[in-house]
Amino acid sequence: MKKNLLIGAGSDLGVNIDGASLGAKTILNCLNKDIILFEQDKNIKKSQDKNDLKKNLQEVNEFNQKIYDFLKEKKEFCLTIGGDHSIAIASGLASLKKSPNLGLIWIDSHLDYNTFETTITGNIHGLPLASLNGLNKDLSKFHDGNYFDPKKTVVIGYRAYEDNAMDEINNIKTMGVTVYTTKDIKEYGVNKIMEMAYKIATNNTEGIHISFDLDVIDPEIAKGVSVPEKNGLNLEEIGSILEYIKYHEDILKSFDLVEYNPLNDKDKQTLNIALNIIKKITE
Ligand SMILES: [Mn+2]
Repeated sequence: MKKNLLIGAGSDLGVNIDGASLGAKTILNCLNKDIILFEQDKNIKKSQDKNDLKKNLQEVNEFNQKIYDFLKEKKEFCLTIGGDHSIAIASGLASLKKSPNLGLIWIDSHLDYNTFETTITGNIHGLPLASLNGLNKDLSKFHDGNYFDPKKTVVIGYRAYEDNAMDEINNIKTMGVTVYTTKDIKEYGVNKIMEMAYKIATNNTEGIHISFDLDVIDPEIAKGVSVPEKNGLNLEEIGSILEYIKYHEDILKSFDLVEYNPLNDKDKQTLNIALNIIKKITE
């Protein structure tokens, strides 16, 4: 059994919907392990201003700095439990600080590839992947090091064609990130897509960081997220993804599980899926 470090990053400062801040704590309470939990300051009043396109920027950065400073010193395999997806800026860059040559796999129904110029909501959880590729430098001032190479970055499970989708798609295409949609997975099968993704992300790298957003799963079976997208992956497909990751676990350097929102969950269904994912990755 490998040595794991689990931390909770309980923040929903990156999204105008509340609840993801409670995700980490809810998950950690079910795990019989020694776990460190970071929680956002309860006194923070989140920005509700429609015209604010950098919502809670300073607060997100202060929270992420704490996660980053903590994780970058840790030598063991780190699993970070969110929190909304903005926390992945900290966990991803901390991993990169330790191993500067890592590939990145982003399992998510959204691209999370907005910039401050293209976001229409100003919710920072729509910007982390672009930030990990070196865009949106205002979100990574705490990081002293390089960024993930977009040519070794892969998105798996995209299907959210939102109002500004074209801008976000243009951003990601321009940077050269590979995107496999949910439709690609249904068409080619999980194993083929994972094989292609790993080929890209491990090409002359020391390993990979994986960020797993629970909203990649179909909301019929996993309602407990903040921004559900219908027609998602089923449990069999998620199981196959995890099998693939587990089979290649020597390559995996760090892992995030994000966007669990207990306020939207039904009968702890999403909680149980999250717990199974953590069990699989850490066993
Ligand atoms: Mn996401």
